[in-house]
Amino acid sequence: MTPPGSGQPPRYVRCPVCADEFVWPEDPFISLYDEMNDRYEVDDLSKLPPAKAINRLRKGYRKCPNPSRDTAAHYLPATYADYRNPLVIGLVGAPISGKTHLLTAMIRQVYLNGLSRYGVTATALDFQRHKHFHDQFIVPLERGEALPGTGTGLIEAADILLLRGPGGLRPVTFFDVAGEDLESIAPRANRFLIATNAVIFVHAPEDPLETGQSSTATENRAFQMALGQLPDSRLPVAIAVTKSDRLRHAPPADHWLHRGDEHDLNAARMHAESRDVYAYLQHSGAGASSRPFDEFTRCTLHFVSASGADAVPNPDDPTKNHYPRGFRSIRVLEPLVSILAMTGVITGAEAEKVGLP
Ligand SMILES: Nc1nc2c(ncn2[C@@H]2O[C@H](COP(=O)(O)OP(=O)(O)OP(=O)(O)O)[C@@H](O)[C@H]2O)c(=O)[nH]1
Ligand SMILES: [Mg+2]
Ligand SMILES: [Zn+2]
Repeated sequence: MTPPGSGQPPRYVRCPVCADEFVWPEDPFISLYDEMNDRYEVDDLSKLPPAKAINRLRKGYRKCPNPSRDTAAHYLPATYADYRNPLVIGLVGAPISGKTHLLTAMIRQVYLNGLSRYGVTATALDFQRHKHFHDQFIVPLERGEALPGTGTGLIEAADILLLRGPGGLRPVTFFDVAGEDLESIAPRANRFLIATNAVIFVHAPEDPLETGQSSTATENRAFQMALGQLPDSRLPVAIAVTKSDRLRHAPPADHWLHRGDEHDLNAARMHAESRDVYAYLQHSGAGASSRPFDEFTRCTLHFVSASGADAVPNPDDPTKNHYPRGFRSIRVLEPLVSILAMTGVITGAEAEKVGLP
């Protein structure tokens, strides 16, 4: 919080939720979330001694003014504007391609300190949002339950983390919306792409979509719609071929899946995997899903599996699917590590080479 009249220049922030840009309010009135009554209450920090005010600020929120008035009321962490270069990562892919499972498996590993080998640690920046994500997504997946499809019209950030790495402190917001919304031509449906500064494109082998077509068909409508809205070819992107457990006996995916999770950053290895995934997409008739590689200057491709196996109907509750042997994610951090290297969160000579031809 900058004290009023301090002579500090105004801080401009682009809200990761509604994509509006506005001058960050510097007044001492923040909001605290009251969990019991499920509402936000205004708190006046000017009445508190400085140490307590800072502590309260860390737990507090500010309501986004949403100047274009196009989104339901939403709140951002009160410290959001304290960090420069916030990162907003969007997941893009067809319906049922596996975005939500992949994001959940990925964020779970980040919270389990999976990025520490790259010198990066993570904490929740938006505690309220993280609690919801943890309870609704991470816990059920850890119990071996398959997650439900994402509701349409839910254009909200999934989680906002604070990463601390050699490149400094960076808030990272993740977006995961319904594949149906990503394919929609309604202008509001994929507005979050305006604020997005890195994308993970998600492709799944063999899924019959509602159209009866397989997602390996020559068109990838979700990718195509997003590409139309992402005009800056310098945006760092990754393509994740998820559900690769279904390819585990076939080259070239078998080689990469057998490696399991990686323990270091190696640009040449990422380049070799990218080349293999690219070849796989061409040979399986899914060339349309490799288009991000052709359109962006920095792009890596990855074989990943969020769950390690297909979900099957749960005999105790046939309305739900589950993973009878539990879920076991494979290589899910790789697309994120690549994005973090390309955006300067992970630094060093290897990081600088990631995603370049
Ligand atoms: N075999 C296998 N199945 C997976 C994997 N990840 C997801 N699935 C299955 O794929 C289906 C869709 O997964 P979701 O994560 O909900 O897909 P989504 O892209 O978020 O779907 P929408 O929210 O509808 O756009 C579910 O039935 C999952 O069980 C995986 O890594 N391996
Ligand atoms: Mg989903
Ligand atoms: Zn907003």
